[in-house]
Amino acid sequence: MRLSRYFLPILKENPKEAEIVSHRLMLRAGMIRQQSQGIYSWLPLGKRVLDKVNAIIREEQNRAGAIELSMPTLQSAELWQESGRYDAYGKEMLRIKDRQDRPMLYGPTNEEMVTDIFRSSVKSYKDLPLNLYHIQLKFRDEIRPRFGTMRSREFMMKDAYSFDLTREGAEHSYNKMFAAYLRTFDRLGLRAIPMRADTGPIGGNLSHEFIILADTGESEVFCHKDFVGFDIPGENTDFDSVEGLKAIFDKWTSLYAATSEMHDEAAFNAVPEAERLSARGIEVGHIFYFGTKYSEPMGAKVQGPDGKEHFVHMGSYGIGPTRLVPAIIEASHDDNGIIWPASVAPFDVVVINMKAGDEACDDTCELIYAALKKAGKDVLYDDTDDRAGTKFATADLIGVPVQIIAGPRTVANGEVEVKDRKTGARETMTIEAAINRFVA
Ligand code: 5CA
Repeated sequence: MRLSRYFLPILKENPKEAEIVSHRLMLRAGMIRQQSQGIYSWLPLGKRVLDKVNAIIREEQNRAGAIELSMPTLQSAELWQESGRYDAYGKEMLRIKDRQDRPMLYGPTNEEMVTDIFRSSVKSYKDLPLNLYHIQLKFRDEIRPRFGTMRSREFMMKDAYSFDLTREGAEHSYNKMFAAYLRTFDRLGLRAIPMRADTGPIGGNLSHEFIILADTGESEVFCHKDFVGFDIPGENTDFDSVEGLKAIFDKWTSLYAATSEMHDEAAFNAVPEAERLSARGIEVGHIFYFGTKYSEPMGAKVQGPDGKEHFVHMGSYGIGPTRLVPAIIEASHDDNGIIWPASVAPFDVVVINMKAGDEACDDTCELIYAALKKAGKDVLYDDTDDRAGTKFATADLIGVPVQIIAGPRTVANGEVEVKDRKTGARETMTIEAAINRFVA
């Protein structure tokens, strides 16, 4: 992508409305734009990051055996009247009438809809277990939308829903998502700690929130320090192994970890003082087991091996991609801007032409740009005629992990500078060596 033809509306000044660093940097780097309170457009740079986050979420959901579909944002009120949540959900639900005066709503979550899909076609235990997910916009008319896309009214959610014949089966489905979540957040460069959590309007009595420790987090959390160093389940994790996944769940729930709603002061005080961590955190995922809470009122049942009908045991599993992007920034930035983990960086590398219009600089940059694109890399080429200082500031602000800098002096020797955004380390090398770093 040539920067001269891209859409990257950088802000020079710090936006006044932004209270936390991620919100400030997302606005300054031209990633998002507020359209009305708590409702955002994702501009091209932000969209690239969001897509990469979603690709990782999708890979790990698929690895754990979940199956992707797509459900609509608008839902009929009738479904919610069946479960009893239409009235219970209150003012957070955006209620709409269509032209025939039928009550509709912008979905805040999809338990009812997915239960309806399930009951219309699954009739036998032989079709279980089943886990269906989608990545879709949601709307919750939050009292206090704030911090940009961290707590917005319209936001994206990956929501998965599992169906099992028995409670034991449902626990295995829960453990699959538990392990998949540990892997997902790790691949996003984050350390998320599962903590016992309140179930709120979703219901049930087994639930974990996945929390990232950050001073700007909205939740107050309490946990054992050792979680920070626990091993993450590997790529070869066998998601069909009931014992294997139970062992992962048991290990990751063996020490104290709870959000403030579930906090037990006495149990926390039993942890040796030097190992207690009392901090603030960002909830990036939340998983629930709620048994037959929706399947009973909505009549979602299957025939069991005993020939009788059984209401299915369900769970639901949410991740917030549009919250994860600012959470990653909270965890990874410096005074100059964002530092993306390579896995979600909007571009793998930025080629900076320090003197656009200079034949040697132009030729060198074009050569590198073409070679890296050919190697399948996402490359941003700063071919604008901005001052070098402005180019460096932009490259640092948008946080691309590697910068290849071509100026008249280095290019005259057949060389360029390669800068690591995170460490700031610069290295001068031949053009060929710079290319090979990515191609090899
Ligand atoms: N149906 C269940 C799980 S699929 C559910 O709705 N769970 S939730 O309410 O906990 O939301 C799941 C995830 O969505 C949260 O962990 C959070 O990451 C994200 N999320 C929730 N509300 C917002 C919001 N207002 N803005 C941004 N992300 C949000």
